[in-house]
Amino acid sequence: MKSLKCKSLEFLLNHTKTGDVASDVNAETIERRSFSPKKIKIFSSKYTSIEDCPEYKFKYDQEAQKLLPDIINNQVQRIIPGGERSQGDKQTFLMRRNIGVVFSGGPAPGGHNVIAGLYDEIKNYNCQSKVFGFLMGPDGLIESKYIEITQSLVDAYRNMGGFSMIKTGRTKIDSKNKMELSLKTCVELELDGLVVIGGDDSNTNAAFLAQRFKSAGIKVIGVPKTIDGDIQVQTDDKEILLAISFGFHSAARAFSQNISNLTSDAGSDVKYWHICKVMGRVASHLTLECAFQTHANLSLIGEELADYTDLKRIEKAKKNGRIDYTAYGMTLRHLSRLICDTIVRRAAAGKNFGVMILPEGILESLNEIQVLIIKLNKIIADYNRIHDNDFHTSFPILTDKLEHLRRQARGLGDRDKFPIWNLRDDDLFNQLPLFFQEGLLTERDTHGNFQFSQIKTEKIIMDMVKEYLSVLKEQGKYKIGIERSYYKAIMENTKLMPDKFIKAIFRNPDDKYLLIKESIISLKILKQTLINKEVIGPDDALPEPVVRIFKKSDPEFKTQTHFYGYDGRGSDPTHFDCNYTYNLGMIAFHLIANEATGQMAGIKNLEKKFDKWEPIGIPIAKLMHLEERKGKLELVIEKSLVDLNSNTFRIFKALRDEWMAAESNQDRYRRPGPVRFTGTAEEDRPITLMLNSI
Ligand code: FBP
Repeated sequence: MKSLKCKSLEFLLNHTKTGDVASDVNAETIERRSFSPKKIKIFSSKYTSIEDCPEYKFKYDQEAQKLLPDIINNQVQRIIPGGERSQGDKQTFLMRRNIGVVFSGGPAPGGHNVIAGLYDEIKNYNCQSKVFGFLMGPDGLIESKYIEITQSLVDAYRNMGGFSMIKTGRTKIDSKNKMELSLKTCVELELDGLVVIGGDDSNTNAAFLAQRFKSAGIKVIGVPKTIDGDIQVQTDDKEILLAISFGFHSAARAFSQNISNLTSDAGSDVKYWHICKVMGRVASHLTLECAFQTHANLSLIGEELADYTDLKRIEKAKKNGRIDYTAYGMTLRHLSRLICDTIVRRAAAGKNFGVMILPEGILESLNEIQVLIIKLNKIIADYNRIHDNDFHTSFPILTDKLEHLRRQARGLGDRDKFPIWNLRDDDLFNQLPLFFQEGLLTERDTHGNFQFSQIKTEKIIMDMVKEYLSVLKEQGKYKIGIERSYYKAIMENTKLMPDKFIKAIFRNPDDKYLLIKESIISLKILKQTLINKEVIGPDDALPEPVVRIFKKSDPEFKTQTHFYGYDGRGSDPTHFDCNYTYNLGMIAFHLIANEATGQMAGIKNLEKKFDKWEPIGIPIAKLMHLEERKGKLELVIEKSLVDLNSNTFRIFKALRDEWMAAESNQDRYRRPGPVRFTGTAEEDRPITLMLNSI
């Protein structure tokens, strides 16, 4: 035998091949870093101006007028070519500037390109200008922790995912002290402007910073980031100004690739239901996009569940002169029935497998759970206020928290006359699994949002589904359909006459998929039925093919659960997001250079071809409304939910039965493939965006 000569480790480590393949920087990274996003045409003109667009109107909240008086009258601003400017104007445009930038909230693909666009543009006008990146999100601003962004830093992160260049955080600038410290940092750095890259809560922060910094002459511009896709802006006349936040497309594509891989697995080994929970704590935009990308068998849209009304119950109560408030909105039990219905129907068509997508915030769409969340927020906020102590510190363990709630229900609480936590709440709460009770009682994030990503939503729902499926199985309603041709073939193979047995065994003998009668739930009953129908004699054994068919029709419900969130929000951006974010960075610069503040950088016509993209500034204060947060009403940017009247949702509703494939039709899975940087798919944009623009 030829002996293999063992190479020394030193030789291996120094080998060029090792260097090539084990390097941190691979071909994809090199390609990404060297990609130059397209620039909106306006940015090739020497200077820009901004013009107010009073035709875009918004009804705004009185509270916003009260709290943000200096920016509430901002209009939508269009960035236009500047033409020939006066000497003075040119000087202002070309002056040396310092601009700060901060990431805030969860990462979203494309964030680094916002910094790249801002950096390239500021240096383009004056190479002495500087960009400072605040570290770890708003904490960096408050604690004056920052770095100067350099060319090499920007080049290392161009078109790359994550927010790792300067990191991010969720701190809310919600006190006078934090606000003043942030101002101090910006004044000390002699900032002309600050760019806040964040979601709805962070843009809310940006509006308050803009208001406070106005007198100091520091402009504050927000940038719409969030994979959840819930920052979208429409005017009162339904004109779309901002179709989607950045990061949504990349995250949805990353999730969809994985989900689509599961559709091919499910359709191959035909034994699992894959339950895919995808991020999106309030809005179900990501679920809807993934549904279109993959054609999964069942996708649940929270907004639709929240809108559900049980007409039968409403009518029944009406006849008795009552209003049944519980008929509005779906219950957890009802939701599990709805899911079971799909599972049972697919099984009847021979498919005891499938792929289901749930938004992570689905439970909040259920009226009864939302009520619990709001009540708990209020109880916790009241406790903190009355006792001047933190609820979670006073009651660190679940049993103590529960005891506090029970005291409330018994009328012994802080507001004993009319306790908001009543015995009915207590009952419902006690029916929930312990880990969910604990989840409902955990601390909200700094912005007062319920932390759905920490809760195993899918487990709660699927446990109920499993429980109900076993009831349906006992009732003989959950069965796997047997293909007629298969039944015939195996009967004939053993010289049995299929027609002799078919009516005795099956409830639908003429259909393509045969379903064993509901009453036949065991082999014993099957035998008795055949004897009763005189198909076999009392002393005969059950024919082997009949036993085989019975066993084949007996379903086992097996699931695999998956959570798609952190993986997708850390993915590298798609071409769409690379171009989008790079231009957002440039827009932020041009808004600041043109003295705008309290605006969110945006691009109109995102749903159209790139040459139609229009850079704009959107007045943040006008997007705000009052919302319950930690038991109090707070002024925040209103989240955009899935519009049930939108083209996308209507098309989804029309197609979902086909994707469910609960009849004898084939599954219609779609393969979106991975996020690619080259090839023809590179120009893709979110499907939901394209449908809405029809
Ligand atoms: P943003 O609103 O900051 O964009 O974050 C959204 C999100 O990705 C949600 O989809 C998810 O529920 C949440 O962040 C998770 O937050 P955390 O980073 O605190 O786990």
